[in-house]
Amino acid sequence: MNSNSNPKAVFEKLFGNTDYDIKIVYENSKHICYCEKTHRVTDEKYILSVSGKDVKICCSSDKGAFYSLCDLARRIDEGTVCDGEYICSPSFAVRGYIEGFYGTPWSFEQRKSVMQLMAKNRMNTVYYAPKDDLYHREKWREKYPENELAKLKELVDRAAEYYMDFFWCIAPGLSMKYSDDAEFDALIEKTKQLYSIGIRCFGLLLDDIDEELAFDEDKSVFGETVNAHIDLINRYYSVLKELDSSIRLTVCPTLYHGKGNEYYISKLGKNISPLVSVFWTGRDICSRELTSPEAVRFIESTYHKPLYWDNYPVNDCSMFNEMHISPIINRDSDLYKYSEGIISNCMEYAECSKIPLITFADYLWDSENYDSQKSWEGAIKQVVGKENADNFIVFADHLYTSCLKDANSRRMYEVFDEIETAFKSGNREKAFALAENYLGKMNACREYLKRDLPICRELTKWSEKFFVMCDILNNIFSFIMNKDERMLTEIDALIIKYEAMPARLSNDINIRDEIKNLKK
Ligand code: LTM
Repeated sequence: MNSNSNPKAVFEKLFGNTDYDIKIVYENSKHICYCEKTHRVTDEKYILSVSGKDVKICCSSDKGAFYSLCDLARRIDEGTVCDGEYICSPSFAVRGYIEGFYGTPWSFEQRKSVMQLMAKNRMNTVYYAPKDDLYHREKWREKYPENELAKLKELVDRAAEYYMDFFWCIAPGLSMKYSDDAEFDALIEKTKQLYSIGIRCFGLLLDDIDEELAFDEDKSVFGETVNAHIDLINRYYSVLKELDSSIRLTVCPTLYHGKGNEYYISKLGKNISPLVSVFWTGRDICSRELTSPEAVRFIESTYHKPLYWDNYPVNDCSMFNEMHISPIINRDSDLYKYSEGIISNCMEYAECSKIPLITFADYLWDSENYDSQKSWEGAIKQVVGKENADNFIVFADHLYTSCLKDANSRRMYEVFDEIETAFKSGNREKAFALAENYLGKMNACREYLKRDLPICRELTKWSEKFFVMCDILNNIFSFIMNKDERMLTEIDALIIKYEAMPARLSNDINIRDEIKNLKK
């Protein structure tokens, strides 16, 4: 990544002006370039010294300066700036996201918007690999038309401005005849088109293709798939390096999940350059946990530290009824020692993806102090605005079902439990006050979700079901207040409607049981 941007100018563009007097000092000493915690040299470390309105930043690069300014902006926003010295550096070297899902690719506007937000949250890497960008996979041999290429160039330039590495990926495996030189030439010609717009980081993705070789010629030249893939990766990497020695390459193997010591992945890892990064999704395609012992096994058998392709928050294929806006959890806090980094695979819903992505950014920057709930609440504030956050959480509480977690609607059940306890102890006043308060927030949230905003449009499938839930709970409350039996028929009809809606919200709102209890 070659960035000519001025960190203060980028900071002002992203955050606006500040009344702090900021002085940046560049220094190359060990103190500034070396992280004890990760045992590595870095240009991302900084020391931020605050004394009243005077701020001094010590760093070794513009990137470090930019991150310290982002840090300052966040502290100002949260009201946590105090006089003192903050010595900061990231846990993970590679911190990023991938547009790597099946479904409608993001628009260029969405791409720019996500990139800007993630730069503000100190992510440093973007992978471009939308499965349904025809030029990425199906028509991999064909060059991008000029207008598409111009838009990609704008993204690449933007990434450089934000100190991010932009990886453009190609996925030729659906149709490539590996033994045919003309096919390899087509791959290189296409790659050169992207090189011409400034791309220096590439991805060669061989996921989601047939595990067997399709062509007889390939079978007779390579015998087995892994040999064809090793040959392709090595030839591709050597041409890239001839083009420009600074080029970086990441590959996604065909077997990208499991124990990490299977025959295919071990052989592939051991027979490609250690400088080529290898994607791995962990134990499963969508892994509930990513653990350090599993990463160590991967390293021992492939001679590569895994670069995690983390399939969260993605909600494509069979997950299409789930909306993944809860925070990232269950990633070991010391995983940075045994991996290159984590790249989070996003949902086709760009606005909604921003919430979990911010939590990824927080975890990746400081995994040992990561607090998923705190990070999530902060992320929601950034995405929907501080003024809407409390209400929005009432809805977001129902969107926890994913590969990470089965339990949903924790906050709502806590309120229900409190109400029940108050009732049972004869404190009806408290019970009503709690119920009214919760319904108030729910209804305010409903008003927010009805607004014509990108995030609200993306959430329609889930918010419509939530509105039915609001109606059910509002009606139950009225029934308790008025004891009008006719309302029960209406509530029953709403429950049937709720249960027929495919969006995954609260798994089991148990409302029928609640009503039975109320009738008693
Ligand atoms: O995970 C990988 C490496 N490939 C695909 C993704 O493109 C897809 O988005 C996810 C989730 O369905 N699963 C995959 O296998």
